[in-house]
Amino acid sequence: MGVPFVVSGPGLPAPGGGVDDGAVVHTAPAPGLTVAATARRLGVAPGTLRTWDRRYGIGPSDHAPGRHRRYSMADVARLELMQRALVRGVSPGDAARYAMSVPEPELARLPPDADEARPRVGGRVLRLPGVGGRARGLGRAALALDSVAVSDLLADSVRSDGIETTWDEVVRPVLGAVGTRWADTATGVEVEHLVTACVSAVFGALLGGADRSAGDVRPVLLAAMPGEQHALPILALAAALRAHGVAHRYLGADLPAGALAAATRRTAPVAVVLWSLMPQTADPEMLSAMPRTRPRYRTFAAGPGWDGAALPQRTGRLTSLRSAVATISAAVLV
Ligand code: B12
Repeated sequence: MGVPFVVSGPGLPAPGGGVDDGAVVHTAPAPGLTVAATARRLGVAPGTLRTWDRRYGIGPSDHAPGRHRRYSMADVARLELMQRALVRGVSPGDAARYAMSVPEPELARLPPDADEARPRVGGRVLRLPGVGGRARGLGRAALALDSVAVSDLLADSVRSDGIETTWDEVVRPVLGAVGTRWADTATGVEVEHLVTACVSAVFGALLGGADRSAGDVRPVLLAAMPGEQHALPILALAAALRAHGVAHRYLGADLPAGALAAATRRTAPVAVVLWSLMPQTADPEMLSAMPRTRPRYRTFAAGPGWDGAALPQRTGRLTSLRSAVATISAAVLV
């Protein structure tokens, strides 16, 4: 999107234009961007800009009471700096202080964001009440379709807080908000796919490398039920079990019953975990028809799809990532 400013030389026009930066004289007055245009450019809601102004003092530098707000090019550059810091998980207060601390002549010399040239996408915010800075950063990066920022943020979070916290406090709120937005507005499938791809890549990478579990142990088999494409929660479980040193085989989404039976016979698992998110994929008969092996294995029905299903006796229920890690770890150690 173009911005109606004429910028010549290394500096940026000060509010009102007509500034001599020592090299070039800007004679045309710079009208500035309206709140709506600035919001569109940044991919945030207009209300967010007003809130940032009111709470953190980052707004139009020449705003006079009673007049419409107009953001100068320098104001927009500061907001973009703030937004970049937010995407990295910095709190809004700190991000605004940082953006305000950069002297105006420096703003134009800062290196551009990696994909500055891309068109702004999304335009609306995700509703993420009560979440932390990382989840907000993830939501913003996701709406901007900034897969580099999404992946970096996820990898940082896993490094510093571990898989369970990253899943429960960062990924889940954003996926929930993306799902709600889709249900409400029928938009954002591209955001959902981008987040899915990044979570799959970051969590999937944790499954490789040296296995800390002993060589000859019976693994836990993890799979999503036939027809169930929602596999991220069970991938999160696989990554968390790996971090806890529990041997497992992750068999992914939509596993046919015959393939599960074959894998069960071949690997002599200590436990089999079957994930269902949608009730229509939770088929208790498939649990009853699982092959019998010696030694026996435990069976767990994981996820909200199984709520209310009549499960075969001795099938365990797993309803959250943390409790699943604890229950499976205990079952494996017995
Ligand atoms: C990502 C996503 C997709 C991706 C999945 C990619 C992947 N590889 O996983 C794709 C694009 C494939 C997809 C497709 C579809 N999706 Co979808 N999708 C989602 C989304 C945004 C996140 C799914 C997810 O991972 N949820 C897990 C977490 C984030 O959910 P949660 O509520 O916080 O978690 C609960 C439990 O799962 C549990 N829990 C959380 N983590 C863990 C971990 C473990 C180990 C355990 C045991 C428990 C547990 O605790 C919570 C309390 O119950 C949801 C929105 C949502 N709120 O879930 C929609 C959603 C699940 N999808 C939905 C729909 C309708 C579909 C489609 C039918 C759309 C279509 N028309 O094609 C298809 C169905 C495909 C299929 N046959 O499975 C609906 C399902 C409605 C329903 N209940 O039946 C949802 C709820 C969106 C909505 N708001 O309507 N989807």
